[in-house]
Amino acid sequence: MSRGISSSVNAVAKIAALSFVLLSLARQCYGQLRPGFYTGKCNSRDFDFFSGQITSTEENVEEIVTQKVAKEFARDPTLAAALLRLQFHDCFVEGCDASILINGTSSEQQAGPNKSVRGYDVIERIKGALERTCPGVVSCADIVVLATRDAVALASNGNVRYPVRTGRRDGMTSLASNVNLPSPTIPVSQSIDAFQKKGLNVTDMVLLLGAHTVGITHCGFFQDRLYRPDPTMDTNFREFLKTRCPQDGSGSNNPVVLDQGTPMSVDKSYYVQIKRGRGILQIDQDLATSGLTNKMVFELANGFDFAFRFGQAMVKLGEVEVKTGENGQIRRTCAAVNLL
Ligand code: HEM
Ligand SMILES: *[C@@H]1O[C@H](CO)[C@@H](O)[C@H](O)[C@H]1NC(C)=O
Ligand SMILES: *[C@@H]1O[C@H](CO)[C@@H](O)[C@H](O)[C@H]1NC(C)=O
Ligand SMILES: CC(=O)N[C@H]1CO[C@H](CO)[C@@H](O)[C@@H]1O
Repeated sequence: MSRGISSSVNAVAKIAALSFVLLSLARQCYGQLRPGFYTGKCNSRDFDFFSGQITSTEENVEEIVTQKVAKEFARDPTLAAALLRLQFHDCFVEGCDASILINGTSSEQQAGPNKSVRGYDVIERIKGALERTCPGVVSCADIVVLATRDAVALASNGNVRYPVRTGRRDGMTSLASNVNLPSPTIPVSQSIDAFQKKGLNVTDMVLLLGAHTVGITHCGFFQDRLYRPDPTMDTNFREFLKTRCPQDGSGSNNPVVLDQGTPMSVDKSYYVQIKRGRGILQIDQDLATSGLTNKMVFELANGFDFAFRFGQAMVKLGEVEVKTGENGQIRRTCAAVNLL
């Protein structure tokens, strides 16, 4: 008798425990990023004159993004650099929620480090195409991550390809006062801390700074290194940069490519350059000299796994503090929060 009760109590407990596990699994899956989140969600509608009926066609969201990015990239091959930086700045402030795209007098775009962040218009054009196809379905936050992925594939000749999960929702706040990005003169140890706060470890940080394999900076961000001078910089290289960035500061807006090897190509060249004392920003050069990171720099410069590992790190960056499920919203235009 008592045995019967205890075994049925046991069974009930087991069922309760099992349904608890199932429920929390369901709750987790709901509201999580997943591969191909938009499959079956984007249907374009057309009126068919012959049948007099409205037809619905399923559209491939990622394919639409890929085609738009290819067109934009053909017009401006610096797009990969623009979008890589845009994704970094988006994901580091309030998570990857397209908050950086919100345009307002005190929004993130107005913060100091935004200066020269580019690509807002490209994302808005892709969003426009998707809204015309299936309104209210695809988030700006996902477009940023997908478009960056596609631009990186193009800028690496197809070498750097990584699958990204989707289902991000757009944030509703964007405040310049929330922008707390690392400065280019931050010590490596503090940079490690800043990345750690976003769930990115030191390996991820070294890989992600590899994004400085494309794009430009301006003399104002590093020219003090030329005239101090910073002994970690290659001497011939320093003399060359002095011609670009005169001591009187008159050239502080002059552009200088971040990777002196292959400035348009997403590849491991950045690590080769910084190993040779040809890093531009202080943080770039310090990666190669700091005992915390120099071993990895050496491995990446000499190895053949940059493409794969950089892709993995980009995936991780793209999943920092994302909003999913019922959080946030799907903006109608990327530059503004939906009011209703
Ligand atoms: C400690 C971390 C970082 C610091 C201090 C830093 C700093 C900077 C600075 C100062 C510039 C030049 C801005 C200008 O002169 O207009 C720049 C450019 C750039 N950054 Fe970073 N960055 C960091 C990490 C990253 C990461 C994680 C990514 C992407 C994954 C990234 C991608 C880029 C790209 C692609 C450019 C060139 C942009 C262009 O050509 O328009 N950076 N960064
Ligand atoms: C932000 O909006 C203002 C006014 O609508 C416009 O003039 C400006 O160009 C926009 N800036 C960006 C970066 O889109
Ligand atoms: C950083 O995280 C990645 C996975 O996300 C892992 O493979 C790597 O070993 C980690 N590195 C360190 C130093 O913990
Ligand atoms: C594109 C953009 O909004 N840039 C702004 C960045 O921040 C500076 C000042 O901090 C503004 O003057 C720019 O308009």
